[in-house]
Amino acid sequence: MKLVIAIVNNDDATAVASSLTKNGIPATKMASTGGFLRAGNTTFIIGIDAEKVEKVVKLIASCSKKRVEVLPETTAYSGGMYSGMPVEVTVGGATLFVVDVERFEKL
Ligand code: 2BA
Repeated sequence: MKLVIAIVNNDDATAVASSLTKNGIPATKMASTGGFLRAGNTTFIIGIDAEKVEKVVKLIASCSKKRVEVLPETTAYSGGMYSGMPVEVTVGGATLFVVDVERFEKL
């Protein structure tokens, strides 16, 4: 058995949770905070048979691809004045760890 720990952008957490549930993958969803940006993200812990790990990775990847979005009406300070400028932000992406489970019990 393996434990998949997946840190997912909050924007993608609902889609990831739905996809795991739809595919019968058990998961625990936890609110977490990135150490660098100090922004909220979501951590899933998933205990799963080793042969299903690739399926889990694919499901998470399909819901959390990194992409660039344009915020059209952002106020930015430039050249001594404030102006409404489109700003590109990167959203999505996931950080995954897959670790061996020494013992798994439900008591
Ligand atoms: P990512 O590398 O995509 O990481 C997204 C979040 O995943 C991280 O949030 C953190 O919660 C988790 N994470 C990533 N690598 C990890 C690891 N080795 N162990 C445990 N958790 C891990 P943040 O820490 O807030 O980082 C947000 C983004 O800031 C990162 O995106 C990366 O692009 C950048 N970043 C992080 N640390 C950096 C650093 N020391 N210098 C420059 N940029 C950094």
